[in-house]
Amino acid sequence: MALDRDTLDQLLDTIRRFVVERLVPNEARVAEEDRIPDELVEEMRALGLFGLTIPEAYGGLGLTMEEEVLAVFELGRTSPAFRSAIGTNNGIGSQAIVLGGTEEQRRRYLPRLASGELIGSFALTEPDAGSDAASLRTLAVRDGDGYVLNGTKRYITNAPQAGVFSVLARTRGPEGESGISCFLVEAGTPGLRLGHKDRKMGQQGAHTCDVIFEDCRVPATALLGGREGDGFKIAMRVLDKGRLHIAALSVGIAERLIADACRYAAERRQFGKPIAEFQLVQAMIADSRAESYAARCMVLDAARRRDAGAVTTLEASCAKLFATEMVGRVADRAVQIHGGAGYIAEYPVERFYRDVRLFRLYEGTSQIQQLIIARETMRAMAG
Ligand code: COS
Repeated sequence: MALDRDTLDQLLDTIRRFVVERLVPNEARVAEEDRIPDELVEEMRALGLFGLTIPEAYGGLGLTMEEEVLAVFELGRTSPAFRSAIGTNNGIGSQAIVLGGTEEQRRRYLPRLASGELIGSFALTEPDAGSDAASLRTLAVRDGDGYVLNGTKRYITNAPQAGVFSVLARTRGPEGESGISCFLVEAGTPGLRLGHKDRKMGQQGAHTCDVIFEDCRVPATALLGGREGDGFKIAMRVLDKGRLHIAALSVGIAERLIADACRYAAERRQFGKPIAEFQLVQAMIADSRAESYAARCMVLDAARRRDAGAVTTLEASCAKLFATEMVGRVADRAVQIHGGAGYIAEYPVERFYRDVRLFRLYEGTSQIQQLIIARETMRAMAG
């Protein structure tokens, strides 16, 4: 553990209270206005939530993976849009720099990412390169003392707010292609343009858009780690961690939904008694609880293995596959327990039902997780 037990308990308790007192009461407003009020973002900054995972040497809290998932279980108990605001800085928008940045790159970006002054964003996906990430076509051509980038990135989380993008691009120099590399490109660089904000099924308040590079020139110092050709592996390592974070988030949300469903079932009366007394309703609560508990155990086990130094590609994909599919089933049952009311926007379950659909898609679809699990399992069996 990076923190002693008391400090960790205090942190988790603070997050729990912040979620209950400040975030839950603002869920509906955020969904309606499609933005998180500035004062809440400011409070998140003051609590250190933007820098949970960034090493202490760069101004973050430097949480271990286990500590991070415990924090995310708590953050999951409200609309995922709030988590998304701090999600990229703690995950895919900072981890390439943490894992592969030069000391200078780390010092330039990580302290401001940790404080939330700067928002980080991860630009991998393209219109024709989603699940097949290695087929990306954005090109970075070496030119004098820098590179010129051309290409389009799609559905880039927090791009409208981002100050720095980790951009995956194919590098080409006089000697030909050197594979996929990662560049740190700052917002406002001439030739970098944002598309319109995407209109999404859920998670209003969290934003994605295209990031378009048109003859966008960056200095050689923008190349992550100063080395060409490392980008794909770094992106995969970033995702190994990100997938565990999404799995933890799914657990937190499932627990929130179960609590909402239990409360509703206790209050709602039919046939002369609370519907919680009917065994068919109890079965839905029981299945949801057993599955969310299983996912919680998987996430914690994978996080502990990772903290112990193991490569957890397999475990992260197992946890993401199971937890994100689980929260989809739990959200479906929560709507079912609410009956007709579950289809009405007045009840949070309607919104969560749409919000959680994304988890089975981003940071690798369930089918991609299956491919990774099979690949890793067969490799281990063969070895
Ligand atoms: N950690 C480190 N290295 C990894 C890795 C990991 N988790 N996964 C793959 N690599 C390495 C491989 O070892 C291989 O290295 P060598 O060329 O030295 O052998 C290289 O990366 C290519 O790996 P692989 O052949 O498995 O790549 P594929 O093109 O077959 O793609 C999948 C693998 C499908 C797993 C990958 O494209 C993927 O994760 N797709 C989903 C993308 C995604 O999650 N998008 C979400 C957008 S971000 S929100």
